[in-house]
Amino acid sequence: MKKQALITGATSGIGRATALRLAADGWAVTATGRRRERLDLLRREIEASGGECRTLTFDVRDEEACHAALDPIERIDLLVNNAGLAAGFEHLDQGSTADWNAMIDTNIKGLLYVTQIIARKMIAAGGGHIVNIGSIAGTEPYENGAVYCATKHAVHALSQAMRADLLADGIRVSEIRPGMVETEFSIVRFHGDRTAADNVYRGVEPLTGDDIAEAIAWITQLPARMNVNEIVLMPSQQACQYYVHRKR
Ligand code: NDP
Ligand code: 8X3
Repeated sequence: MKKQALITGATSGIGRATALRLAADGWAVTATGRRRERLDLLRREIEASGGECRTLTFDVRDEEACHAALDPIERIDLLVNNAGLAAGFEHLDQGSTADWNAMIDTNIKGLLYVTQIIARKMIAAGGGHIVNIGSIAGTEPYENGAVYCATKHAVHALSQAMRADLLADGIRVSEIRPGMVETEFSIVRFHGDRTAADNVYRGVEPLTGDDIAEAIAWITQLPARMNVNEIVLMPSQQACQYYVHRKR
């Protein structure tokens, strides 16, 4: 039986690239997200290359929906907690509480709901591996990003704490914390404003979803005795959150 990987937020960006990469590496992939048509396309693409893919359409913010989708699954060896978003880019006093709720409910609570369900299965099976997609925003808060940064600080804290909680259960926990990756992330953050989204990557060659998938593929094929606690992955033109070298 193939090893089983579950990737949340596989309809786009990092999650989609990770599903394709893991399937190509021989994992049976369970791809999740809210956009069913995108998941169908992904499944067809994976199957056309001889891979195995099952899709589950649900919103990670909905605890009951998480249970309905995930409870019937028998075994998962690898969980990639990727589903997430930034919504809005403004000072705290100008922020939208709807945006705050979307980020907190998805990036923190959704990750927790999915993790608890899958961790219980891993414990019953005697082990597993959880990879959380954090961000450099999880250690370097910036102006106009207070709530997004707070959610990624939470992912950073949860990654460290769950590594301790799950240690004796043989579950490895890794966190990947990327800088700029060009996906639909900025389009979502700026509520569909493509000009504002393009401006984020102006003069920079950002990372791609495939670059993050490459790191995930690497850490998941290491010997069982070895864990990568965290990786910070940056475009070569970005030193940290505050220094970006933009070419004209
Ligand atoms: P995308 O917008 O391209 O992908 C986000 C994915 O998350 C989509 O598949 C989306 O699926 C899914 N998602 C969002 N909300 C929900 C929800 N409520 N329920 C289920 N799935 C959901 O962005 P990225 O690929 O860039 O983002 C992936 C992760 O990487 C996020 O956690 C993000 O914070 C993190 N990250 C991104 C960086 C970047 O620069 N792009 C840098 C550092 C971290 P659907 O809409 O179909 O539900
Ligand atoms: C996504 C990228 O710029 O918010 O996490 O750190 S950034």
